[in-house]
Amino acid sequence: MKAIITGVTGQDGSHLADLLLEKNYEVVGVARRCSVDTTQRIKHLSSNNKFKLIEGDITDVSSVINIFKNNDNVDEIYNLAAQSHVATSFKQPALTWDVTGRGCMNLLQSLLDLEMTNVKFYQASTSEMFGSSYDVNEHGEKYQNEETKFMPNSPYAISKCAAHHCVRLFRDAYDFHASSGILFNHEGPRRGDLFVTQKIVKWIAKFKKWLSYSSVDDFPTDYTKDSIIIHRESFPKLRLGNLEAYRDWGYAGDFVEAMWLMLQQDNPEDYVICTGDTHTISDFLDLAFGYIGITDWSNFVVIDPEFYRPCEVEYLRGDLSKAKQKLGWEPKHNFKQLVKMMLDAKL
Ligand code: NAP
Ligand code: G4F
Repeated sequence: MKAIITGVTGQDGSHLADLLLEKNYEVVGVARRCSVDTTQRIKHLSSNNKFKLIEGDITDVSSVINIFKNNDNVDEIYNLAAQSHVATSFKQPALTWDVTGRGCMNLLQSLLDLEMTNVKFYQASTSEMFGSSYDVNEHGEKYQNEETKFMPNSPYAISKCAAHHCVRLFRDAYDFHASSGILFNHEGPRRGDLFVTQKIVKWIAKFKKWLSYSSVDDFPTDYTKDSIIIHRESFPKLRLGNLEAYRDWGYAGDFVEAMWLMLQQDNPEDYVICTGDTHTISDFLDLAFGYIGITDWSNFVVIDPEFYRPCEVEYLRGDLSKAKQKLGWEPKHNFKQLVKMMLDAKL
């Protein structure tokens, strides 16, 4: 089997490449050219002769066509490429649209034009598409599943909705085996630094290191490792935005298996992938700070309006019934294990 992964340098792309290589796939990863090295998460694959990294950008149709022409024997395509940061999408809406929305259309239309309609296609859809929408179950609990309507609250979510509908259209109109995974938040040690979970654990690890110096004289002046500047005299506080939003957080390594399972089904369908559990950012802080023995973190955290968004998604909690029943998929890690895993990695 041969697969193409767009977004292979990202968190999920790297986990998915690991999984497919374990399954003995030949994997072609697409990475865009950058002025710095972005291959940190896939460094361990550089000597694997079943893994090939090629240059490409999904906003450029000729780039996409060339990738497909050079790999016309591919069995599966996983489109994970996106401008995936929600806050950034408010600042760069057009770029977000081009990559996250139009990019998906470029891939599907190119497959159609090249008559590669037998290739199975996975699209990385998101719980952000639900925005402020939810349903309520018989116990009065809020949830989102495959039937919940979309009410996107950011340029990112709107772009993902467009891509999601594009997948449905190509499935219905041209009989593509194309599926969207509506994935709720998933994290892990490979998570990007600007997402809230990684930002928190990264700060805590630096703080713990700072505490471990026996006196300020032992401490290197203006220590700047990993771009966090730590001054000898003080430690900068952790600056965050809204701590009351709820997220259904799972582990990325578990979630990529669901992507693969979707493409192994006879019929293409969309699936919600989640844990079914939800927590606030404050809950995450409780656990993470608790892990280094701090029960009251209020003195270490500053609420900074800079990190508030023009519009928030307040509540996400998925219902994984369909994935459980049809794919036989369930997450293997819970919230507590996830926080510990992320902190252990940073510590
Ligand atoms: P990520 O770490 O931000 O990775 C995004 C990837 O897309 C990176 O490899 C990035 O390359 C690549 N990319 C960006 N623009 C591109 C372009 N124009 N052409 C080709 N590649 C481009 O995101 P992730 O967390 O792994 O998520 C993977 C996918 O799942 C994304 O589509 C995301 O929107 C979606 N999703 C994520 C979550 C989550 O909680 N993680 C939940 C639901 C859906 P660079 O390395 O060069 O930046
Ligand atoms: O970690 P976040 O930036 O993730 P968000 O916005 O939920 O999006 C992630 O999950 C989506 C799936 O639901 C993906 F589609 C998307 O690509 C991405 O992977 O923010 C989580 C929550 C938000 O409510 C945000 O307002 O944390 C809140 N938050 C509070 N302070 C912060 C901060 N978020 C960030 N990034 N940085 C802060 O300082």
